[in-house]
Amino acid sequence: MKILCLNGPNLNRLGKREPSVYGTETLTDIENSLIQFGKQHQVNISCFQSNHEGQLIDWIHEAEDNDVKGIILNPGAYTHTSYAIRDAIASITIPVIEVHISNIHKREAFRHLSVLAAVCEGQISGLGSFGYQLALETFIKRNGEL
Ligand code: CA2
Repeated sequence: MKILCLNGPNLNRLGKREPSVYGTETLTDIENSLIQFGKQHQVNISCFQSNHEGQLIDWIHEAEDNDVKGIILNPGAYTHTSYAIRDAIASITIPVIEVHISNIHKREAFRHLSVLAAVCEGQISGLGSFGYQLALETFIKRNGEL
């Protein structure tokens, strides 16, 4: 089973600043744990990060042509602004789980709204990097491999 993990803008800075909000792990640490967990369950995870909206949209489209069974997406601040990413998610049949390391509902008012949530399968917010693993476990379970 193939799963895609996409991270949006500034998430390449994880572990370098604001540890009280985002923890001390780097994105590479998070991706490696996910890949490791996937291996234990015969799941192949591809992880990508981009600071560019169009690149994220291209990866979402390509997933549909590559037999990907689920997308774990932390869209960064595009969560709150990107109708283009929302349309991309709506244009594919693969389920997408939106993941946030911080609890977006506890933070500034502009972070309370996700323009993507309505086209995602679900949203995990505020559970730190464990949210990525929970999203992966959901896909594994759905596909009968957990
Ligand atoms: O909590 C999350 O995972 C967010 O998606 C992170 C985004 C933020 O815009 C969303 O509202 C919630 C920001 C990622 C910025 O990452 C940083 C990493 C290190 C230092 C500063 C920012």
